[in-house]
Amino acid sequence: TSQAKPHVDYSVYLVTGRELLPRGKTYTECLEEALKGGVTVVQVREKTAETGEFLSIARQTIEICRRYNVPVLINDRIDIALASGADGIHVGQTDMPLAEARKLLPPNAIIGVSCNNIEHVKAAIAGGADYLGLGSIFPTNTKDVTEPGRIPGISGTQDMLAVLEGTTIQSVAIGGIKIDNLARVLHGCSSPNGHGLDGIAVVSEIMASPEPRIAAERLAKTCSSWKSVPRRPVSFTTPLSSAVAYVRRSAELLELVRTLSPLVHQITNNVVKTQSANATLALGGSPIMAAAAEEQVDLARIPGGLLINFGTVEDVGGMLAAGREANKNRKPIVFDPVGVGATAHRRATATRLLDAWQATVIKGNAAEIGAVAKLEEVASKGVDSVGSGFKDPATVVRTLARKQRCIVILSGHIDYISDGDTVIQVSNGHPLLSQITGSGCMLGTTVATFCGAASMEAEKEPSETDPGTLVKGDMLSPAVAGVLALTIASERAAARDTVLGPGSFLPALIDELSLLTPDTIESSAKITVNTL
Ligand code: 3NM
Ligand code: MG
Repeated sequence: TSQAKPHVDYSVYLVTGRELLPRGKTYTECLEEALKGGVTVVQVREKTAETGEFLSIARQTIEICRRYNVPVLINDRIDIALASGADGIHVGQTDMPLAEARKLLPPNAIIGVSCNNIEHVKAAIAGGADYLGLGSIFPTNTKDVTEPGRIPGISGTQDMLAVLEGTTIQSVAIGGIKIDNLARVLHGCSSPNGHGLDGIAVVSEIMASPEPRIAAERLAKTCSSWKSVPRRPVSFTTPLSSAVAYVRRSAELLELVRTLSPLVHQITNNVVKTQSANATLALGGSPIMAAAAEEQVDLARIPGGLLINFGTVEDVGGMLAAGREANKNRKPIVFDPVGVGATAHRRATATRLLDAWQATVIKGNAAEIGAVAKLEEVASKGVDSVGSGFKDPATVVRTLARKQRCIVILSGHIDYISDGDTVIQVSNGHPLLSQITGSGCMLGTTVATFCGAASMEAEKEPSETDPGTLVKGDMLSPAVAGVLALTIASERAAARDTVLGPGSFLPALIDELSLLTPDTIESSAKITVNTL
């Protein structure tokens, strides 16, 4: 009988892996506990079993899953799917081609395809796949993904999701997904227009767990809270009504920085460590410059902000760990990819970091933002950008913010700040800023200080329930406040009689950061706001 396709909820997709079962746990026990915990679809994956054993496992799986109304798919083997009466199959790129599989299976069979790149996605759409497994998102020990191009990561998955826009094909991400990185996966895996995943697939997080029910429950809880949040291109912000409102909020945030004195944890480069720490102190924050991977778990537990500035590209292990831990603890991360366009190593490192964790704010000059956005309009010379920037900076920051799902700050003569919808331009500042080293790095520091204070404030509000976002509270205003604080302080420092040039400017700048008041921000800010 030809029937309609079964409805499949892809939210928490379990791929089996009997070889990973912990000692003392049987396959059927694990499966049943996982179903109780909220697994919504099961794929039976047997890489070494003989046909007879595979069929018997498939039948046992179907019998148990039927009781929970959960569909069962078979990895690769059409014969097993037909003989067991499974709901469909899942094929990899080197398995039975989709078109052949369609011919052999009943019309209501579900067929899923593994995709590692946009060519795979296009072929799967053309072939009429029901859903796609996108991955590997992260490295994993469960499957050999060492071939080049086999780990598209978050950024490659964003590109694949953009191809799926406008189709009804469902998708799950797979590969190294754990409860600790799930929020980052769900947040990051989205096209610029907000086409996201329908679920996530795991093997070891459930199969290797001594408590598969709890493992499944945790995944299901995070997935459902994520789905209950309206899908916005960037989910950090609620726009304010006017330029005046942003200035007022910036002034209020300065007060907050001084009251809360957020810990501002900075992994930054050797050139600027002292002056960045001093800028943080001057503003009212509490700096800690800690880069060792081993200390990141402890530091991430303390509320505040994190700055990752990869200036001299050292401490990458610490940067990876710090960002992951910050995401887990919902702390804001300001990422300053200094000189990212200058070398292939820097470009690769930026991609590696952004695949490992979700930045809250990415800040850079025109060359850096151009390199992160993969635009070729602006040349760079070492870590400095050459020329005045982009023809249409507002579009550049807005587009990158949507793609990276974070706030983007483009620094320059005029600074542009965007969350993907709103673009704010700040025209405060002084030419002396570009005559000292590390003023860009100080901007990262001031922004991280304000973001840290804003997230501490938001965490204190018990009424706020936004489990789907990686950071509580609005992060666009603190980004604006950080830009205003440094640029206004620079104007005031440069106006001092005692400042004769870059040498005397730097200490005056630190002084002015410490003397800055909410009133000064309100009376000096020069900003405009454009919302799409
Ligand atoms: N397929 P874990 S990665 C079965 O990239 C599988 O297509 C992948 O296992 C792909 O959740 C993978 O234990 C293994 O990392 C996922
Ligand atoms: Mg396969």
